[in-house]
Amino acid sequence: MSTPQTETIFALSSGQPPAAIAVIRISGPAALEAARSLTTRDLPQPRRAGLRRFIDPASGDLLDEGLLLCFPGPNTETGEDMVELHAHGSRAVIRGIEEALARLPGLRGAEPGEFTRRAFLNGRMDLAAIEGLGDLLAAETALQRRAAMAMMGGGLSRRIDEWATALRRLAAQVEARLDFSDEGDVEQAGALDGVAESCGAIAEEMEADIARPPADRLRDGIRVAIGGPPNAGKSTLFNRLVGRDAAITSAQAGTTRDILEASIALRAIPLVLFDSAGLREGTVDEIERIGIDRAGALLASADIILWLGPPDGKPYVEGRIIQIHPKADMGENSVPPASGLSISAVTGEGIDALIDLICDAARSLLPLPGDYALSQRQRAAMARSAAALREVALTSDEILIGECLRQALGALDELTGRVTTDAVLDELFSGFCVGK
Ligand SMILES: Nc1nc2c(ncn2[C@@H]2O[C@H](COP(=O)(O)OP(=O)(O)O)[C@@H](O)[C@H]2O)c(=O)[nH]1
Ligand SMILES: [Mg+2]
Repeated sequence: MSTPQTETIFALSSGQPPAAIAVIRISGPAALEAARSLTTRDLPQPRRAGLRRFIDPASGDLLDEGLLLCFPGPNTETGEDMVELHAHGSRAVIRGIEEALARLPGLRGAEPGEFTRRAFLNGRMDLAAIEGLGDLLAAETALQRRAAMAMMGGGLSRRIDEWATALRRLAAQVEARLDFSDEGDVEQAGALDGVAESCGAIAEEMEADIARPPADRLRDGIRVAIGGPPNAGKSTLFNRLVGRDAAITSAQAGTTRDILEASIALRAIPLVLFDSAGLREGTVDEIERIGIDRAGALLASADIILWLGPPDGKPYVEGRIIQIHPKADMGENSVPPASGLSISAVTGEGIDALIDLICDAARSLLPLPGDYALSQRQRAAMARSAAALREVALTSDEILIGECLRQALGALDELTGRVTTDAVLDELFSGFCVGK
């Protein structure tokens, strides 16, 4: 699939030291040779751990004692020969081993994501799986983990394979007809019947996938903004949901000016919660005015709004609005409006019910657990493919139809990474850590 790499790379693949154990991985043609240089005894059997002393070949210094594992290619993660050293996770041990490796011919430290990049170049993983892996490494909640695993499991890759196979068959059908009609043998050419219908059906499936909740929201968190007039109890509710005193609260109107944000997980759903200045008309000082403008923009971009003001004062926005009646513990003195879900951010009354409502609204914006979800890059490529297929219905010219099918297949190849530019790969792998 690609020219084999001549350089051998190594990196610390476990977490930051100090730690109990450090895993240093080596990948490339000189990996096994490097393992031999670090030890005085024979290498353990492939894929079996062996206890070895790690020795600096230059000085003869004993660096550490640990486990050594060898994975001869090509059935390895990267597709190359790989070695793992499980050493003690101290900075000095790791530095000693890395320095010893760096001095060996043909070895160098890996760049971020370079192991995974080699896995991709050697056909061990496709781009959808790699994006799933990136999400898995970044996952903080169980929901994110499940979606990432679904991506890595290849559900999307399989679906794309099915489409690509069907499109290639249709392209062959169109091609055959072109060849025969060149020879004037229209009888033999067969009909183009059904090609446009098949293309339309596949485009429809793609469009349904594109319309599903995107992966980005799951990765970045659903944006939940608290809005309402000054003094409604927005910051107190923010603190309650965040679980600490993050925002200053006071009986003085106009206390909050900046936008505060906190990433939280409610029932495993990743959310970004925002607090902001209360919306009010009239004369306020310049700084509060700026805060109010920012609050307006925030509400307009939120996925879900917790509205603590009168129903008729609700901002006109696209997001879902949950109407809340705050300060319920104050009884008769509670703030109007007496509508919506009654809560008290002070006593905790109604907070569980509110969390239920937030989670229900959030879930409808997220991919179903276990379903694959498309990233922005994947949606764009799929949309190009669907658009090319929709063109097929607009013409009866075989040459144009053939071209549409080529474009549709090309867009799918971009999606899976069969065809990629270095820029796309650089962008993707730059998000990975060194050692992955
Ligand atoms: N009794 C009671 N007081 C509240 C409640 N929520 C907020 N407050 C009080 O109302 C005042 C304004 O609250 P704050 O959260 O700063 O309002 P914001 O301007 O909307 O952010 C503060 O004195 C809070 O202590 C509540 O649920 N019950
Ligand atoms: Mg406030």
